[in-house]
Amino acid sequence: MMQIKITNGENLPNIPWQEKPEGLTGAPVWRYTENPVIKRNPVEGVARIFNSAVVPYEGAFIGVFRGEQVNGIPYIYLGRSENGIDWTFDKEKIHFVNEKGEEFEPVYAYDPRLVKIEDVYYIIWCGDFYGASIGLAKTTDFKTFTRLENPFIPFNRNAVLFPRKMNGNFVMMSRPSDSGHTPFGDIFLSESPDMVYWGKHRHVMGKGNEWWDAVKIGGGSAPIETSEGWLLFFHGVTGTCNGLVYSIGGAILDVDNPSIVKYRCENFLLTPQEWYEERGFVGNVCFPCATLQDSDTGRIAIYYGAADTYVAMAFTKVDEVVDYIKTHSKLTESDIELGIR
Ligand code: BMA
Repeated sequence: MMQIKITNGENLPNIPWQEKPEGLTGAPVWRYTENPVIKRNPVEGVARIFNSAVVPYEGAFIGVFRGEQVNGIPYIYLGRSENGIDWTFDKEKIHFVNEKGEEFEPVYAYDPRLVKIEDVYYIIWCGDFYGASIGLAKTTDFKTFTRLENPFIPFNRNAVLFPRKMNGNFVMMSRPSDSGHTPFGDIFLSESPDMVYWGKHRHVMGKGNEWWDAVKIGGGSAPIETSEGWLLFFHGVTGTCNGLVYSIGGAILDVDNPSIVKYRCENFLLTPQEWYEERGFVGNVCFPCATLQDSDTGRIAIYYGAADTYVAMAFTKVDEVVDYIKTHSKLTESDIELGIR
């Protein structure tokens, strides 16, 4: 196997970790044996926490969590953990302000991502802007959360930022959609010099030729910079007579021009098979929203929502997963374009 490395230079010796079980066959991603790490009714007033994102913070971990309140409305809660596995949550949901410091709460907020870029933490979620669209906020201290301009007009329900600027611009992946459960969806990217004006839109990748991701796809965790390009964990959706099934897929995007897909794994990396993935508020959903990674060892911990009910974790190593994606790569026609038409 070639030496494949995480190249962002950040070490995380306290990354949550479990070794690969002996005799594991198939994709090089293995589940945490004590899954799910966040169970039902995790905090008063919240029935379920899932599809959530974490980052290392002050020697421990912090995260933004999709909490389904007991009135059914999703919102974002702050959670903290010493080990990345056992989490405690603020009872109060996160309160947002506008740039003048005035209260400015989203109507609802779900599927939050949390990405650090140059010492600022950005939260990206799906909220309401006269229809489902992308919400954006920043914080530096996890006390004040300041909302920024809405990047896109409706409908768009899934967005992830790259963890560094490229050519001086912030880069965001998103998945334009419709107002419902959207029977289509490709990943696009957009750039912004200031987090206000977004443009230079490019197409990244479309739904797959294989069956597991043939209905729609969407960005998952913030891409990880590696010696082979940006490692992207995304969700791929198939349709069945029992509804949609969400699996985790993997792709490598060009490091200088991430609208070009270099490799795209034809097989899923993880698909619902455990009780907490198959059974819940919405069964058969594995929905990745974050990773932690350690440059030194190449270890990667993946956080994913399971069955719209729990948070679960899986592990992999950068060399194994990139090698698997390359070995099983099958690109679609639009993957290799510059994404301009
Ligand atoms: C998507 C989003 C996710 C959810 C998934 C499966 O459209 O709403 O939050 O996990 O559906 O229900």
